[in-house]
Amino acid sequence: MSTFKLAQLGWKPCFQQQIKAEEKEQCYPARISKIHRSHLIVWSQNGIETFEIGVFSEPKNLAVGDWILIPNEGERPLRVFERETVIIRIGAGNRTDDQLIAANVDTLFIVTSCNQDFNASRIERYIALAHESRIKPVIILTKVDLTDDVDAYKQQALKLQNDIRVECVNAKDKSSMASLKTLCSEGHTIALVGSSGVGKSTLINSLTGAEQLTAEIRDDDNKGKHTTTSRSLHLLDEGGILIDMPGIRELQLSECDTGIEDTFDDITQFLGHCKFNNCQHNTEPGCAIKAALDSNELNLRRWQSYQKLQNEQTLRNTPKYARSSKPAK
Ligand SMILES: Nc1nc2c(ncn2[C@@H]2O[C@H](COP(=O)(O)OP(=O)(O)OP(=O)(O)O)[C@@H](O)[C@H]2O)c(=O)[nH]1
Ligand SMILES: [Mg+2]
Ligand SMILES: [Zn+2]
Repeated sequence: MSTFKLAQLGWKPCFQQQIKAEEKEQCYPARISKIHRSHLIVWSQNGIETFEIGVFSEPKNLAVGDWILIPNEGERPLRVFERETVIIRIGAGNRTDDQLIAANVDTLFIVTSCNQDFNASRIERYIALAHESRIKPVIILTKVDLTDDVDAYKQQALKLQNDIRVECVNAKDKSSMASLKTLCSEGHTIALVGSSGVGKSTLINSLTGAEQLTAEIRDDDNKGKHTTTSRSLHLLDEGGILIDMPGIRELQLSECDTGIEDTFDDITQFLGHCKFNNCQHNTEPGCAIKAALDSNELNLRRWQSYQKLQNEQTLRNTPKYARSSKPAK
């Protein structure tokens, strides 16, 4: 049976600190690599183990990428380690529907292809999510072999945030993975998000030599077929850890105010400069936002994207009884 070194699995001092002195000899940490309906799989220095979901008191509070503490003797893990970062998908209208997507992620690969899937506002949403969770966002543009417009896509992507890193790849081509591998150093955890069919599993296969299932996208609208159905960890020879995810069409943000501010610093520079403190940026005189839009200093699509995400936040922070069952799109 293969065993793992802790550093290779992404073990860090912030987790080590959570082990009490008396636990050191009697327990060991393990990282959740996959969660199935009835059981989950963990990786540790002792190799690969399986636990029934039933042994956990709060199964909903577990995510792929979580560290758990397992006693040398005994049937059930003791606890989940406090996370360094977590990606949460919010449920329709009710906080208890929130779903943990992945835990202890260092970098988010926001994967989109150079075709109809490319959607600036959706990418901004992911960037805001990453910032809020203190995860570094990187945009990965796939399918560069299928278009003559790679540079146009790249230029659009570069505008979505100051200093954002954008990588353009043919995910099927192992020889084009070198620049991505520089982001995958030992113990570094990278989660891949993006729509179905953009090539997340293909990328993981090319980076690791894994054989994740992939499938052709539909000819008529370039949409994927939701081939990957669960989240899973994959180790790179270079030492990084990748988390494959099922394609998600759109992610509602959880609490994300500062994430939005960080993503839209081109907009925040104008806020607070309107004539009226309570300016709604509609028709008020002396509105700095309107002036910036009129002079093209501010891009209208970006302003609308910002407003939409802000509105979701307001809605999210409104008590449930005052909200409709579906958050605004
Ligand atoms: N030509 C080309 N095809 C690609 C590229 N990346 C992915 N594909 C193809 O696109 C299809 C979908 O790829 P997947 O890796 O299954 O996509 P996914 O993002 O994992 O999709 P889900 O698991 O459904 O979320 C497959 O047929 C891949 O071979 C690329 O860069 N170039
Ligand atoms: Mg997949
Ligand atoms: Zn204004």
